[in-house]
Amino acid sequence: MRELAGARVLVLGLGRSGQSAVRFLAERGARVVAADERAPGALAGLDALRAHAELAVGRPFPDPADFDLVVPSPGVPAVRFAAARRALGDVELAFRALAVPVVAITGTNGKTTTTELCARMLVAAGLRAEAAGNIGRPALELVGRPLDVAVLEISSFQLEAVETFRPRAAVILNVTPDHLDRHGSFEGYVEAKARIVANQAGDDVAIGCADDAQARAIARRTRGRAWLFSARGPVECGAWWDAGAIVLRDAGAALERIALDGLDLAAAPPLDDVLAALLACRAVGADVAKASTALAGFTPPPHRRERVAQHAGVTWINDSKATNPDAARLALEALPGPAVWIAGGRNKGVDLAPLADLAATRVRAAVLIGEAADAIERAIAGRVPVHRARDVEQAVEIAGGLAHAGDAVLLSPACASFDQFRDYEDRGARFRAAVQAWIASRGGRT
Ligand code: UMA
Repeated sequence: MRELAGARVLVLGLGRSGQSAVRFLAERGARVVAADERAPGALAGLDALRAHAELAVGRPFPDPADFDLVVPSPGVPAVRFAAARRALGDVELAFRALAVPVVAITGTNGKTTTTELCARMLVAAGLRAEAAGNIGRPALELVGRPLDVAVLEISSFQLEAVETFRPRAAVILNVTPDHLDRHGSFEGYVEAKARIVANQAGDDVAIGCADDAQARAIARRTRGRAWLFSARGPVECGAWWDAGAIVLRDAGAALERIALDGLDLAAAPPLDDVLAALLACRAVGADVAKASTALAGFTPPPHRRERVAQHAGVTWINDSKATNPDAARLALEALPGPAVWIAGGRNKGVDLAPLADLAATRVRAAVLIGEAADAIERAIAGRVPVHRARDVEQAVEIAGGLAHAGDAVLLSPACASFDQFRDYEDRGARFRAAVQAWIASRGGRT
């Protein structure tokens, strides 16, 4: 990227991705203005940036039209830099600088688990692979690493600011309503997701869930090859689950069967994620039998249907990462018995009503928190007893009093966390601590 030397570049947002972009651009000789609208005191890491950039912090963004290039953070919507002559996000910059094939994983739910699992599988198959992207480690941190494959979790926000991004393998796990406040409509969200396959061609592979209409349709838009996966039954080309084994089929090739005999399915990641990760390994030429051995030691990341305690016959489950209704639906469906359901937070413009039927059959009582409490109460009123709590600590107390032996208490909010918490991890950590304190106050141990 020789054109960066001497270019005037505006970086918008100085969170994790913005800071990685500032360093990357400065190292390549760009003259960088680093901007963030938050007060300087609220931003970590600013001092380290001063050596690389002129800071414009704690005030409105400079005019994007005054710069050769704008590099927006994922959290900065496109309307904020509509006047830019050129805008490229950190994922696009990383893609241009990486000299290895990229596996890109998107979807409404399951991205992080699939991304981590895929990287582990590639390593198990003998390849040098690391995970980055929306997972929390900016994609630019992979530039210069000794790698054979880069595995990137990619969000719809990041896909708004790509241009030539062309993953060798693009995974679309599922697409259900989320982030409608940012994308304007479900169609807008789907179109953003579809950009993951827009530049694919030739031997590139798009990997979509056969059982999800949008994911399937996006995979079929590729000009490369389309593979599908299904936990329900056979697909023409791709992978499926068949009584304890994964079956893979490519056009004109023999079936390949990988038996997963010793695998504890209750503790394993969702089958969709496993199938998608394995197909991505195949797409970059990894030995899938070797790759599948990574499953044995793999624990899904925290805050995803994570059992945090068991006390007096009640199982406490932290699913704070369920920041949209479909994620909460999956958690409620996976419960073996009745639950007290803790939900609420900041709605992202999504209809919460579709959860009502499921809640009516699975939920003993709901404890609602946050800005969306009214909307959820309206959706389930008359079908599920509703309680209100001012915060997650009080929700834990109320839920503990309502749960019977054999129940689960499930925190699966169906909403974002930003009304009351720093992020979903903060929400999950507060829930976990509150559960432990509540159990300890009753003389129990977690
Ligand atoms: N900012 C402004 N003005 C604005 C908007 C933002 O000044 O109008 C500033 C904020 O003050 C803040 C900075 O921009 O200081 C934040 O930028 P950011 O929100 O893009 O946060 P980063 O720390 O750079 O994290 C981003 C992703 N965040 C979002 O997409 C919101 C992280 O995904 C990602 O892990 C990280 O880059 C590294 O790639 C998080 C996320 O919530 C986990 N993603 C969404 C999701 O998964 O649902 C898409």
